[in-house]
Amino acid sequence: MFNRRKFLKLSAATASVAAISRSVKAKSIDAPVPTNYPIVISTWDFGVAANKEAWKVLQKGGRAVDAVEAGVRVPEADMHNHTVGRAGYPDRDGHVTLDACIMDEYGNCGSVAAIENIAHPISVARLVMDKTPHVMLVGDGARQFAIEQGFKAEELLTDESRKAWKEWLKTAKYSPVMNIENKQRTQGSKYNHDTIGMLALDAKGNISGACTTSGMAFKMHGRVGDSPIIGAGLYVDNEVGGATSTGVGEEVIRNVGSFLVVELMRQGYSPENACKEAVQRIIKKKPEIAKQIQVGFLAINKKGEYGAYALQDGFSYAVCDQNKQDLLVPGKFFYKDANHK
Ligand code: SD4
Repeated sequence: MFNRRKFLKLSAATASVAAISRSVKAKSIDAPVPTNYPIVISTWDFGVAANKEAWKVLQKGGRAVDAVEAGVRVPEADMHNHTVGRAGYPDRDGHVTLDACIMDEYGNCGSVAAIENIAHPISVARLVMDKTPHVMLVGDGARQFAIEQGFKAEELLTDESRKAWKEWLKTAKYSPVMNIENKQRTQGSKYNHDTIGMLALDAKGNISGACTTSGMAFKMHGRVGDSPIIGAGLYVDNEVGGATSTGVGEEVIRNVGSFLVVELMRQGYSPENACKEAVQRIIKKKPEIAKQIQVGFLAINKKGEYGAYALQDGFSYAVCDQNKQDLLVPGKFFYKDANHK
């Protein structure tokens, strides 16, 4: 039987549920997107010290592009770091040739590849971006530009690096096999090759990135990896996020890896899942090569959410924000065991 009282009670309840759900909906549309910035993240354990330098810029309200440039200059100057900047291992002919690039929130970018005798390639890349109509300068032209801009030409091959190169010349075998960099470093291997890729989100919510490396140790003279290639070693889209890579550059270039990661985030992937998908793309394209090498991607989105993914165990990344300045996170990875399952 129809009970008017019950009906009124029910309608009131339904109306208030509707009102609540309207207000919840309205809230979820109007509420500010949860954000975590400023924040800076970068590849490998040497990223911890680099992030701290970048943080000095970010905590003062500075621009992300200035933060990443300042940050990656730290490993570039580190005499004990044989994979970035000064003291980087040379190519097979004994030349230290460096690659770097930078990209800001406006889509401006600058890059240098195979530059010699200049200790801070990232700052040359910055000037290519700021002072030329170009994106990329290579080899002698890049060095000439740097010297015109006041950089000092110097010998970057240190005694330690020369010794390692001479040692390598005894067998002169170069094969980028199974590069589990962090483990190699702690075990004292001379032949690791790690790049610093750094991404920052500043107090205004703008994203920039930088990437710098001496590339693969004892590479062919003139070989350029992914690190200075916009879209491969680094990509930033201020509407979406940024990504960077480390590892065997040839496989990253083949898949335009960092651009791919950013485009996946645009489609709604989380930073970690975007990195994972890019890693899987590498495996799909060259499954036999993928088993033998290391590649890692690192990404951040507009909300300050970050994540990483690598082919193999051993990849790590550093995170610095207002809560913690020296966090080092082990990267997740695809191949869980030695049989590459
Ligand atoms: C390159 N991606 O030259 C760089 C090297 C690197 O960890 O990142 N090694 O291919």
